Amino acid sequence: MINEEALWIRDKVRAHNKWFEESIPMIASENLMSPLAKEMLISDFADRYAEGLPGKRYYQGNIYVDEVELKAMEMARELFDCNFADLRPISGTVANMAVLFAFAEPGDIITTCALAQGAHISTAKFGAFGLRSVESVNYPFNESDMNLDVDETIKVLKDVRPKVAQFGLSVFLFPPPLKDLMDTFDEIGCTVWYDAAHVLGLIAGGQFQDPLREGVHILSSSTHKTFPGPNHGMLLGDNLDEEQEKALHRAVFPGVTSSHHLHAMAALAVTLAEMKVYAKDYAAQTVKNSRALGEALYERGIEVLCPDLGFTRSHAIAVDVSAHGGGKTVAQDLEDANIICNKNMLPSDTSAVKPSGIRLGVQELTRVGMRESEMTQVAELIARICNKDPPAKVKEDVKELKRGFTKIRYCFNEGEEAYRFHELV
Ligand code: DSN
Repeated sequence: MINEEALWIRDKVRAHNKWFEESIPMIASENLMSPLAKEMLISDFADRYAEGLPGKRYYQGNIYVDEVELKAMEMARELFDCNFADLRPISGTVANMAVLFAFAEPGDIITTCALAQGAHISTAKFGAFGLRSVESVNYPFNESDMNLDVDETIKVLKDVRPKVAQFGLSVFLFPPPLKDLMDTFDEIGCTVWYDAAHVLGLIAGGQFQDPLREGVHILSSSTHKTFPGPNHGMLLGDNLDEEQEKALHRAVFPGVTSSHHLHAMAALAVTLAEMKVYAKDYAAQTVKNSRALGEALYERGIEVLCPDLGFTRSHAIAVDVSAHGGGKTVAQDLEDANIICNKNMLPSDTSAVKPSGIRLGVQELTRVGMRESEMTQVAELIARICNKDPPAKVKEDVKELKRGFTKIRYCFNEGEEAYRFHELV
């Protein structure tokens, strides 16, 4: 027996799957998991508890959980060439909270980018930074190249002498100039923290930058943006002493988590195994695609930021659509045409509700096999919306384009349907 409400829920979820199958999803923080990774989410791991580290649990029943988690930690260390991994944070924000608990006390100063420059909400006063009661000071930022102003940043660092210098953005177009700042960090003696959430899959594939090689102490991340894993988080480190490693483990548990969503941890383990094989090709194609999309939109008169720098070095581009009705209107019109993205603040904006920009990510389109020539077609569809072609008309062409790109790539089940709904009952 299944009641009406349960069937209604299932129908809604099925409708969502179908909608995304027929859409062009371009939210820069999303991706598609592989079928094998998804299988882990409906395993018995989903119903169990584990607390503490493998081998030192507070619950019985973790024999296989421990084996999987130890293997996952080993694969993470190998893939990112580092000696510390904790795969228990249940999201990127929870990973950030763990770093804050391990490395900062209330009242400490942490330097970050500002929200309007693309920083993540967890760095805000009303986010995780506020929860830890730390003071944040923003880096001077050049709008023209969407990156830190090195000379001015050095002055700010020397002036405020932060306990922790934090890097990482949600509109993460270019690598921050870590190498240019390293002498200053050493002089101050601050901890250097990199939130890699948006670019983790690119780092795994040798693109963008390699923060741990550039001297970062701790890297926090979610695992479902350019890294095509489950909704989860992780911490990686390479330049930490034993006390710092212990502090991080303690901050994760019992600090900010209890059990750590074991099914997601197993799905992350599968994704790590896949990325060891596929990350290089996937990351290289992702960056080629985002730059091609930027170029094709720009050629159509759309104001993509940073044309002189090739628009981006990541999976994402930022577009000023103020001439086309602003971010809110354009993002809504795009959704009506089955192109899913989000409105986004640009550096000169003051309102997050009515910003002048949109953010576009190509990682999911790359994952279903799109390449530079498809990026030109996607740009044409977006430009038509910006130029007020009726969304209903554009939607038909979106569906037609997507029909050829519904199969997953860069994973062990290459060629399987990417948006399949698993009907179990
Ligand atoms: N809010 C997410 C994003 O879209 O960038 C990050 O957590």
